[in-house]
Amino acid sequence: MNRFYITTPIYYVNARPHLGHSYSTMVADALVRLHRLQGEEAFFVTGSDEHGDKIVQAAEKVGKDPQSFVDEISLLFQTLWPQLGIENYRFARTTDPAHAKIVQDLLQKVYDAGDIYFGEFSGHYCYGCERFYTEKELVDGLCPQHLTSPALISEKNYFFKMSKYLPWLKEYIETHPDFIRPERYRSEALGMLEAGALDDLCISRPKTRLTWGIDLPFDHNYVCYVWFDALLTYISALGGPSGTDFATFWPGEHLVAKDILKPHAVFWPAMLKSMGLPLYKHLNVHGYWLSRDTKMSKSLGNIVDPKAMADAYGIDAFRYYLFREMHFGSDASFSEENMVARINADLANDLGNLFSRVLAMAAKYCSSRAPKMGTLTEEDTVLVDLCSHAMQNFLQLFSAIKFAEGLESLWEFVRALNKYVDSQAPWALAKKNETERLATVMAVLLAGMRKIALCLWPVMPTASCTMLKQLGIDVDTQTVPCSMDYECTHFDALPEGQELALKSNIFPRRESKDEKKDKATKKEQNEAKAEENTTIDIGAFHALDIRVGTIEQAEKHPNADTILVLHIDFGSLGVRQILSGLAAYYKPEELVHKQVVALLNLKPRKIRGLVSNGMVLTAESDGKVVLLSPEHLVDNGGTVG
Ligand code: ME8
Repeated sequence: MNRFYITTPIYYVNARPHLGHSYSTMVADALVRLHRLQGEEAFFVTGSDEHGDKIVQAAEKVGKDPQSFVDEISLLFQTLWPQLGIENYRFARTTDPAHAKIVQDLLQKVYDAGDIYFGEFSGHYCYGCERFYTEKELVDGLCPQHLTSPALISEKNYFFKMSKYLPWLKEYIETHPDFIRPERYRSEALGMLEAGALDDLCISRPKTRLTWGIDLPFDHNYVCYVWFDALLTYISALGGPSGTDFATFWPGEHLVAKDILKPHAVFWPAMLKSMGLPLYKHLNVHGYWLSRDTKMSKSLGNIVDPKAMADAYGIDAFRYYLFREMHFGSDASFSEENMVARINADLANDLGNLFSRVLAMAAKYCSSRAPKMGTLTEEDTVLVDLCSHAMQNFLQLFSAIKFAEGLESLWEFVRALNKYVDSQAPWALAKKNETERLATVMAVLLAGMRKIALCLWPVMPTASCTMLKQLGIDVDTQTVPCSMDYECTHFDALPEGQELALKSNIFPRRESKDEKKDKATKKEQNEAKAEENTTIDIGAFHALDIRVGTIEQAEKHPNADTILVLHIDFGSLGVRQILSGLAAYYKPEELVHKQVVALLNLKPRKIRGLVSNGMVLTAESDGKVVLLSPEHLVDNGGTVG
């Protein structure tokens, strides 16, 4: 049986995971799934790189001891991966004692072979990179990665005789064009080797300076350099060179971004060679995810939070966008606008629409049961050939880490299926009662949709399972749904009578930021309008004629039990008759001589035969109505404002 083993970088736990880390880990997950689809035993290793100055400094900054600090951050990585649909991995930590033991055994082996020596070294040390730089490597005296001024350090240390292996390595890379891919990074690695700037590798840190690391087995005054330690995770996660998993899965492949090309393209092969272990098969190097066209960084505030994106747009749509957008090897710019456009075009319109219209037609014409596939016409076979071609292309491109191109090739088939719906027009066949042809067209469509769902399992595991379930195939994200070798060359119909979903809406249309903004503006405008309607300006208030008057006479309305008829004296304005619903709260005699407040310029109203020329103002309290009165006596007719 073929086997596939790949690793992501072992991430530093000095900060929480972001889009960049998530992308590398999703790629590893997708490649493992792809190999499983081809019948291979496959898994990947990811993990956390927990030793070194960088971590100690980050822990100190937040007032924590290194171990509790790394425990906390490592957990953030461990909990994030399942939330992004990532499965099929082992999570390795460099503070695991089993890892430390393997690192020490291997260091001893290299030491015993005479490839490690003790020497004095002064050099330019960058704490950000955890390494010394030679004069030649600095750019204007600064670290090329961090653009900071390195510290000049002079100390006695242990060195790995890396320079001894460089001519061999150069030749190896030259004669193995696939060893480092894509090509641009192979050239870059060769460039490093040709520039002659590389020397032996300092692999120790004196404990006077750093204790947070693995002790060198041959000198306990020193700890191991963090890179020598971290790279060995790739084999310690397999139980070390004597472990059975090592025998089964090594050599594997690695997946990194361009920032750590040198340790993987130069240090690591030299280390493996010195240890007498086989070299890895491929180093797959991708570019950076940029945000607002620059590398993501905390200080720029442009870090993309993968969990927030997955929550907002769905894990699968988010994954699809990343695979479709980045051309492996080149940098790509992450933009939510772009993502929404891509999701709407490819997923909502092309794929989602295909599923929703075909399943709706299947409900109408086939009672949501898979129909029998009859004899295929020429149009059908063209589609079947295209399917096989698209699937093979997809597989080949995906295996060659050309994800965007692979998906594009698959989408040719998705679009062809949509066109086939239009050209075969099942609704017209139904109208003409061509039941056999209708059944075949529907069967071809359903079989094609199944193929697409299968191919998408590595990229969109949950959506792939949902699509398959809608076609009556019960799977979960961990169960390998098929064997691709077979699927590429056979175009089987779904088993006749298989129950299908009545409808489908897997990829809802998403709103772009502009659309959301438009909606928000409209909402604001509507709210403002509503507010305009419920509030008045001061002019409207001044238009009210509210006055104080004294009740001269009060009696019950002859025809309405709840109403009292009041005669109120408003001074120079005269006496007015006002009707008010006060009968339940006041006896008429209680009201006589009371001063009240009333609105006078209200249109007169007739209530059960009597006219009311205004309205007495009241307040409600505990379900009772009380009259409003001035605090002390005022002149009748006095205005209220
Ligand atoms: O270098 N775009 O860890 P690290 C794409 N511990 N990928 C990105 C990215 C971006 N903007 N930012 C980070 C280390 N990555 C070492 C590795 S391995 C033995 C030791 C991803 O936390 C990408 O995979 O700095 C990159 O190589 C890795 O995170 C660097 O992770």
